[in-house]
Amino acid sequence: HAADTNRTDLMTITRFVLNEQSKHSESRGDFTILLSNIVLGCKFVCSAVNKAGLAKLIGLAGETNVQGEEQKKLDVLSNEVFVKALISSGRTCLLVSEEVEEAIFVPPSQHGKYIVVFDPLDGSSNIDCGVSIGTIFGIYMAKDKDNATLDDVLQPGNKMLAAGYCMYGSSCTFVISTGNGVNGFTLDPSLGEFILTHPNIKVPTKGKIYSVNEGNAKNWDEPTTKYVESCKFPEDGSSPKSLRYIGSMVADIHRTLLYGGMFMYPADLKSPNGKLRVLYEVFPMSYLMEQAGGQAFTGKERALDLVPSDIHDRSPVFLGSYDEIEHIKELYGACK
Ligand code: AHM
Ligand code: MG
Repeated sequence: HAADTNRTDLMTITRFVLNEQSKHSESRGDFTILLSNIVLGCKFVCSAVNKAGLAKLIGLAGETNVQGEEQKKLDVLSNEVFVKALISSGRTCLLVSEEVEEAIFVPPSQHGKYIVVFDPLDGSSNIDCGVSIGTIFGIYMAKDKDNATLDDVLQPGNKMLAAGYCMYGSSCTFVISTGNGVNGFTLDPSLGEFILTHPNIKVPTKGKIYSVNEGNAKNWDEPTTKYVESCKFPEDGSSPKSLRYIGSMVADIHRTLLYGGMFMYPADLKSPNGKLRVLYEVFPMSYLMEQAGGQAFTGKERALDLVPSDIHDRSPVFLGSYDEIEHIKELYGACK
């Protein structure tokens, strides 16, 4: 329509979430303020990522992160922006970031009731070549904001109030669920606002794509090996699936949400817990996948039922279309 090129009724994230939360009006303002600080962090990272090649932001900052990987300058920057924005929102009491070894307890004068777990810049091996990267976050509520403890985050993912990610790709896309379906917003750079572009995302029940780091195949367990075999050599006469793997979880999950299929980072002999971090990678993405009608499975249980024992715990994970996850569950069931 002509109206599309001259939009006057703009559904921004703030407006959308305010509408969605109008039923719980007591916490509506607080949640909106928290979210606008997350969105601010994403806009900053988006602009930094876009300028990375020019501004010589790329490169090592000379520090290593918790997992002992070399930390890029953009990771450090992104982490600082999110930590500062979240603390100054006055709506958080505890933060967990992939880039920081210890949980961050917010000073009492700035306490709020929310807890945010996040990976400020995921997929960092893709920074230098300009491939999509992203921010992932999950939000919990503290039992008592003035006495938050690690137990408040060492909870199953099904206790999350909201989760989302921002993808810094060919456009900047923000996807969020507050427990009421999944919605996607695209940054309009001329406005500096995210506008609703993907309402009510539903992951197709079946998918024609599988996504995995196949270089690890020699160390996979039997169910994973069998699943991937079935993608390539289907026994039911269907066409083989396509393989797509970016190595950037946000981009691989974004594609899976929109096109369907299976994304997995399974256990292997070398990494019995896989690679991905429970709190700020597995949980938020599992939450979104379920909210979009898909499933998330660890090889043993529903991913959102996991109870982490450390803030940086890892878990194998299979995420995607409902039927694909049913298939991998059957394979694990048969191998018990
Ligand atoms: P990172 O947090 O160091 O960036 O690692 C997480 C990333 C995910 O985005 C992605 O799914 C995975 O690592 C890819 O790992 P691999 O290179 O082993 O396939
Ligand atoms: Mg990460």
